[in-house]
Amino acid sequence: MLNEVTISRAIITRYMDKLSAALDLDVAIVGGGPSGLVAGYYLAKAGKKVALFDRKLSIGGGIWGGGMMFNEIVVQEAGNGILQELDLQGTRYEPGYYTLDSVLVTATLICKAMRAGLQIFNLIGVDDVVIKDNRVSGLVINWGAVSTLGWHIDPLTLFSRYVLDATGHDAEITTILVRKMGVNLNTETGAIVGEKSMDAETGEEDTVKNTGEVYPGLLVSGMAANAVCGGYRMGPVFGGMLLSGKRAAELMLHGLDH
Ligand code: 48F
Repeated sequence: MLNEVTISRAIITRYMDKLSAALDLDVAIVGGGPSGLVAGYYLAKAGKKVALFDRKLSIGGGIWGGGMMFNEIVVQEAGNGILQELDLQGTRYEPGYYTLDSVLVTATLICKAMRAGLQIFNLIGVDDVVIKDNRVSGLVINWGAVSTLGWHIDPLTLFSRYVLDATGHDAEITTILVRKMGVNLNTETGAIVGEKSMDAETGEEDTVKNTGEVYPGLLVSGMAANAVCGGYRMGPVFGGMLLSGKRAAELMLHGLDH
């Protein structure tokens, strides 16, 4: 006989075990779009303790919607190489262009990353970072609904050796850091440069080039990298997002192991 209280207790106990284990991490990723998920996949695969936080109910960020809600994405030749590593297969459209169903891509990235050991927390938003000795050293987290409702409820905190800002176009974590701490970033101007208009070819290259540590302990990937460092946007071509996530993981793995 199913007991309703046992069901409730099972959920509460298991969830609190997961959250408690995530309070001290090698890497905390903010944002479950393509770059954050791919970074999480490679870090978890390398045996690092890594968790990803996204304030929304569904993980995946901007991939689900393809281009203008047509659920197909395009990956160019440079991005096609990484697809196999992620158990994905593009369909050739014209030379240099591959298409994939965006729902399949999103579901595969989530599944691969979690199977590799990435712990994902949906419905948790990140409001702030922890600073210790002039280094970003963790996250300040709260239920996603709290900020949506505009309530003041004090948050909880976790420590991590690195934080990855994978929050997309708004680069929320880096923006909060600059606003609150007035710090200089490792960018051309020392400030948040801002995303540029559409140029798919340049934007794809920028996304990977701009991926990196912009302040001690804080890296940027995906569109957050372009927003912070001043890259062009590229729309629904996604190779750069996948490669950016991999690059972010490689940089942090190097830092964690040296
Ligand atoms: O925007 P998003 O998909 O990030 P990305 O990896 O990929 C960008 C592309 O999807 C697309 C594009 C490519 O051509 O331009 O837009 O750079 O996903 C960002 C995720 O971060 C979450 C948000 O809900 C979304 O799922 N997010 C943003 N700010 C916060 C956050 C926050 N403060 N706390 C928690 N989650």
